[in-house]
Amino acid sequence: MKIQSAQLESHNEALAKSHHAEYQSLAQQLAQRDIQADALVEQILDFQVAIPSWALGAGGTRFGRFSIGGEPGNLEQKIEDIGLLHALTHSAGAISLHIPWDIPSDVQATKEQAASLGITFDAVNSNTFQDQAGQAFSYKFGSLSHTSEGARKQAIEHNLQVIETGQQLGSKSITVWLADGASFPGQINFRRALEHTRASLKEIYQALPADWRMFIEYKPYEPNFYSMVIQDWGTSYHLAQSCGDQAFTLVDLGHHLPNTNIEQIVSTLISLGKLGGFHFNDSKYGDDDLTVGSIKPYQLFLIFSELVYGMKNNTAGNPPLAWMIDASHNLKDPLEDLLQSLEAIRLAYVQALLVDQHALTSAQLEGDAALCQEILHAAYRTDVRPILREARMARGAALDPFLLYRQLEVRKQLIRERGSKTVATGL
Ligand code: RM4
Ligand code: MN
Ligand code: MN
Repeated sequence: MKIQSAQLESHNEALAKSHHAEYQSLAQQLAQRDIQADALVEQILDFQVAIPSWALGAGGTRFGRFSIGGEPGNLEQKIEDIGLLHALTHSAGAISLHIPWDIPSDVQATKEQAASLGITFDAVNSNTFQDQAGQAFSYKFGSLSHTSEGARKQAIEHNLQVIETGQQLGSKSITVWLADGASFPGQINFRRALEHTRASLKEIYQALPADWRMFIEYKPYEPNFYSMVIQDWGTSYHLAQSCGDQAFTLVDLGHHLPNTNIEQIVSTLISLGKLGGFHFNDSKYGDDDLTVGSIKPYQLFLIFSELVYGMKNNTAGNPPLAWMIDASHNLKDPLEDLLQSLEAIRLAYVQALLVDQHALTSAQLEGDAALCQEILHAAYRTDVRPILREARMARGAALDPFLLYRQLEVRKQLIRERGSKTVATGL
């Protein structure tokens, strides 16, 4: 299915009048605070977030999986789905491939299809947390950290192949996430596991093309429950540092223990010039992979405030970040969920742009904690949705993507086209 520009136009026409009034009123309000609404629109206009190829089907828990119908059955259909999201929002203009879940069978055709929908190829993701049919060594007891040299070599080789596939598609980065670790005390030797991991990552790094970056993700627990080899940002930072200038830490919001101050981690990594990218999701307890902004929108705003501040005061030369949604959907229609996530990310970003950095710095220097809070809340409590709508309208996307998605009965149409029993590859 493809959304036609005529459908977008008539949707926008119907909502244009009320949108215009809301935008004008917000613009006036902001002008009193010396903020230009148009400048905010400009900043958000082409801000894109990558959609992972595994997020388009119904996710599952280890207890069950409930199909939503019309799931994309192959990579082509996944790209088609991202095309729908992008047409509606003009903010999902990239795909992040998970290999081997989504290996293009015809690279040229895949590239052409993506290009025709305005979609580029973001970071490619390797997978050494599952065994693939016919492979010589099992990853049951680890991959890059494995005690067996053969298993490590196989995992390194897989990453090199992922880079090669990415190169053919025009990706410029690889994300490595390891499930390696132990579920019981004494099961592994921490030091040996870390040293093997470091040596393996260095080998992968050596094969990295000059214009590529490597992102190293960390996670405190799951699937291993006693220890993960790359358990936290410090370990990831150390590994990135050991590899070299093209290696960075990647922060996945769900990969922290409850109440971790993620915004502070963001600030530290930018000040070290080692923040590579972001995986967005939301969580209450662990790596829950819920819709972005559904549980802790204020935390998301605080993270974006650090990002905005960090990139404006980028003394360590931190490169532009790779943004990706990393969520899986058990209850909602994944496309609706992704629409909501995209909106939440962009809202937090615009709200962070509203923070009066100058006033905040003076209040901080005065030790005026109450005023600091007032300044943050002035930004956070501003309803900036009209800014996002204005940006979408300027790019020919939908004023209200969620509403139009429902009005066009997209899921029904996908079920008609693909059937109700298709199952997407991935989680
Ligand atoms: C992991 C991690 C990775 C993602 C997999 C599917 O928990 O977040 O980024 O590739 O899940
Ligand atoms: Mn992730
Ligand atoms: Mn995760």
